[in-house]
Amino acid sequence: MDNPTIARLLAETADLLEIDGGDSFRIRSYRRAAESVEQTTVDLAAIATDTAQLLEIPGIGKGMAAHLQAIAATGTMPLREELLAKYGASVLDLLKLPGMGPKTVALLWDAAKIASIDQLAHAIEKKQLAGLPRMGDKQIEKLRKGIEDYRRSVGRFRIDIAEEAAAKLSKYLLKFDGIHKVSPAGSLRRGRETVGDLDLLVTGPACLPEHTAAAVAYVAAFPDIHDIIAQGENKVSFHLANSLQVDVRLLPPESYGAALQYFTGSKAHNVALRQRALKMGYTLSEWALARLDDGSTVAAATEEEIYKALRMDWMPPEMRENLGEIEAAAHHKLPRIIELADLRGDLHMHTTATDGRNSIHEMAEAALERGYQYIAITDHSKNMAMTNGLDEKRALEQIRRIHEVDKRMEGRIRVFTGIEVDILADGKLDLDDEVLAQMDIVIASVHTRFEMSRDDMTARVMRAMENPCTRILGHPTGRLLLRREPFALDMAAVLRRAAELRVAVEQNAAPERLDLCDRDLRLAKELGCNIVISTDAHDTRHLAKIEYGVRQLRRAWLAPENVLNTLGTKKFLAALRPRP
Ligand code: DGT
Ligand code: CA
Ligand code: CA
Ligand code: ZN
Repeated sequence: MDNPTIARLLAETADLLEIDGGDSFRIRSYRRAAESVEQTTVDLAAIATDTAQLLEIPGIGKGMAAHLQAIAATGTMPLREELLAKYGASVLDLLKLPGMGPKTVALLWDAAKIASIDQLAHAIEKKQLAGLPRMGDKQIEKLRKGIEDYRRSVGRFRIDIAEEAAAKLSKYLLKFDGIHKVSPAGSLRRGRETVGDLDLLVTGPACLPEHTAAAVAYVAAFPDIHDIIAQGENKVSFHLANSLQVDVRLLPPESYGAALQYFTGSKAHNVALRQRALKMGYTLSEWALARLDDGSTVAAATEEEIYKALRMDWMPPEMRENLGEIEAAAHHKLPRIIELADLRGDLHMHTTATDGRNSIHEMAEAALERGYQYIAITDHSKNMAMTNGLDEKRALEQIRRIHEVDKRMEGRIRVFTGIEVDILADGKLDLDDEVLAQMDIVIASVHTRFEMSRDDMTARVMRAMENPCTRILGHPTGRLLLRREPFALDMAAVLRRAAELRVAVEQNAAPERLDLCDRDLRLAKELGCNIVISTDAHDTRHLAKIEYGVRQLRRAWLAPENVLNTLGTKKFLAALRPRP
């Protein structure tokens, strides 16, 4: 049991207690414990039997230490089980709906014994919620839409969650004698923003036919497996504790390339590729590219030789969606797409001045370590009160501090002044122009009032871009993957105007956002927009997440020259909209 899981159990217990109308002091003690567990670097499961060591963790008292010990020993704790027995496990799903907190769940339970999303959907359909306190028409409509979004998203997982699972599993598998290579395939390899399941291919001498039994048994013994779905001669499918499905396939080295090609997909790419093979007198399967007439193998060991035999160039997995890549590869006209190493800076990050965890200086050092030539420090503005957003006075103070750090870095990296300023409901920016005009990088973002009509939201964003201080439009649709749909927006109109005004549009690489998405990025390129990619880091470690955004740029076939922050410092500044 790892710390994030323990933290989740504690936080869920707090939610359950609150639904149950528990004592607020007690509820808070569970929440505080969940936060400490989330923060601590000590592996709790490893020290759980040592009460004295548990008590040294802030927020953990005697009672909580006993709960932690119960969790480490049994995977749960009595209070949680008691409450789950009373309300049912599905009650926790209700909390995943937008705007739904424990208090509202308690209300739904008291009024109509609603304890699951299905029951809530049913009650809405039967118009049983009308008349309940805090359940006006607007609120009910919001819930109805939230349920739709939720149902669409269940069963998929964010790319970073899949990536983490793949990394952990690879590390485990590579310890087995005779397993030499592990590669993610499927949607993860293609860099899709979410994955339905995780496909892992494994090869090495241990994967030769007739010898796979031991390796298959080893796969099935992976400690994080929740339940095994199917186990065959060269395949194991299972669920992890977070319910992510994993398909592991063991392949002999001589057909590894064919398997990698097949299981990388996409399905549409494979169908088109198979048609091309047929026309050439070949058949393409997960085992080989073979001749139709005598079945002899043409190519199988590597992807490169398969594509070559089909008279095509090899192409990056991100391009394999049957969106023109087959023709381009056949005519040797694939563009050189952007890669991580092309980037020279990161333009969106937060510090302890608002809701970040690190100082300006720490962010600068971390960016320097990544080899960047420049960064911008862009904390929130005052409209984001819960993040301690900057007002005019503090923003000026922040400019001074950034200058200080910039000087201290002695030219090793340039630290731009900046802000992520809120776009207010009417499209005005949250800070005075005189202050904004003093910043290098002004990112304007929508963080509130998402439920506007498409026309109103479009006008709002347009107005924010008209302000001459705006240099970048931050996370343009405000979506949170699997949690919040993009707000309604005339994206083409916004991008067209952004191109005219030379306002750059942001690809926000945070794996919960990845906004702009690949489709919008393609449109932005077509319309001649300036595009930047940034992490929106709230922690030095988040700077590495740039990679998730790069994959979206690659899926959109962007070249280095389509992205501003591939430019060196001077050229980058010159390419931005001129400062007012
Ligand atoms: P996902 O898991 O929904 O995010 O998407 P994928 O692309 O990972 O799909 P998945 O896991 O069902 O299958 C992995 C790859 O295997 C898929 O991209 C292409 C290949 N594949 C699976 N089923 C078929 C099929 O029926 N026909 C063909 N041509 N390829 C298939
Ligand atoms: Ca998959
Ligand atoms: Ca699969
Ligand atoms: Zn933001």
